[in-house]
Amino acid sequence: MFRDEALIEVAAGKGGDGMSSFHREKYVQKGGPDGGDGGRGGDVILAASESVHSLLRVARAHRYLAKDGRPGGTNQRSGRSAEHVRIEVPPGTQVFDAEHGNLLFDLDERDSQVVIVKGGKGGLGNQHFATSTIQVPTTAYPGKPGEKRHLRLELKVIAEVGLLGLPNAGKSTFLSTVTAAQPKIASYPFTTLVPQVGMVDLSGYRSLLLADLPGLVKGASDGLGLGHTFLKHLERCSVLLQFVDVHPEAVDDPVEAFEVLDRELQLVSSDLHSRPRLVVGTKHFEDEGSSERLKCLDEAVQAAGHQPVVGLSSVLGTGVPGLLEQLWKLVHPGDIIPS
Ligand SMILES: Nc1nc2c(ncn2[C@@H]2O[C@H](COP(=O)(O)OP(=O)(O)OP(=O)(O)O)[C@@H](O)[C@H]2O)c(=O)[nH]1
Ligand SMILES: [Mg+2]
Repeated sequence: MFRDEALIEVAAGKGGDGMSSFHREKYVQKGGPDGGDGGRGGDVILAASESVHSLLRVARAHRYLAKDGRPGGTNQRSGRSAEHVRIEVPPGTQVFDAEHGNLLFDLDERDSQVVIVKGGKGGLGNQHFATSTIQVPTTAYPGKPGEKRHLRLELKVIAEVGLLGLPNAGKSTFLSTVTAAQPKIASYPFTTLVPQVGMVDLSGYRSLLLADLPGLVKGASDGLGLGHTFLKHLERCSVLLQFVDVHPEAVDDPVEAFEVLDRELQLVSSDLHSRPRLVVGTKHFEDEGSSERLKCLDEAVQAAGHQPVVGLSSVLGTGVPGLLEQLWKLVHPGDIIPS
């Protein structure tokens, strides 16, 4: 199960109350004020963790309440501060104020974290309030209330390369051959229902993060198929990798398949449409008929201003190493490949 949105309520703990008391000891009359301070209320912290991939569990709990600080004690003892509540979310989670809609934080780096609501400070005990004129102070302050907030969390997967294409184009198969990810693969459309991220290891300690997305169909921008809801996961990808099936038995004509998706991208977001994009002709090299189809696709793709189409067979592995190097250069323009 996967969820990329969650509505939650977070409340930090109240500070413990300060104590009002006076020192008592045998043979000591009129001991001075010795009321301790209250402890701090617990904070609620949102933390990006690589071991979390979905907002499903976060959404289930719905309310996150930190405990209150303990009150101060006699004999100048401070109350204990409450523990913080830590909510782990996937890297790439954006935090919005649910009431006003504004973005509060973007946990767009691994291991980043933020105190989203602060616990209240503990109140001061009466030990602080003795002066030359007030020697029997009874004043002690109550703890401050903790902050509360309603939040909307939205996950935008972090990856350098986003895989997109019509259903069945072979996106998940490619991901499974180049990374350790094990996405579901099948010959029916919409096998992939949720985004999946996988890491490719390249020579010289280089790597590439790929995100596999559910297939898009004509009309996706109007909400058809799985709609464009998943396209937001492409937002953080610096390069898009568009898959077009060039196998002679493919249902869709490759040029049409390229153009359908190109139009949908344009309708959804001009920013995504103009992002660096590499088009691959998949299921190539396995059948003679695919060469002609790849050539037609290449003409259409270059006419649209893109780099030449890369032929690829995930099953045979043909074209894969060259494609990965080309992607790395697109993601890291100007960088020198370490030897
Ligand atoms: N012959 C051949 N078949 C392939 C290749 N890549 C994928 N397939 C087959 O194509 C079908 C669809 O593959 P998937 O990887 O599930 O396609 P997808 O693009 O992820 O599909 P959705 O998740 O539904 O959008 C499966 O039956 C795969 O075995 C390839 O390079 N050669
Ligand atoms: Mg898939």
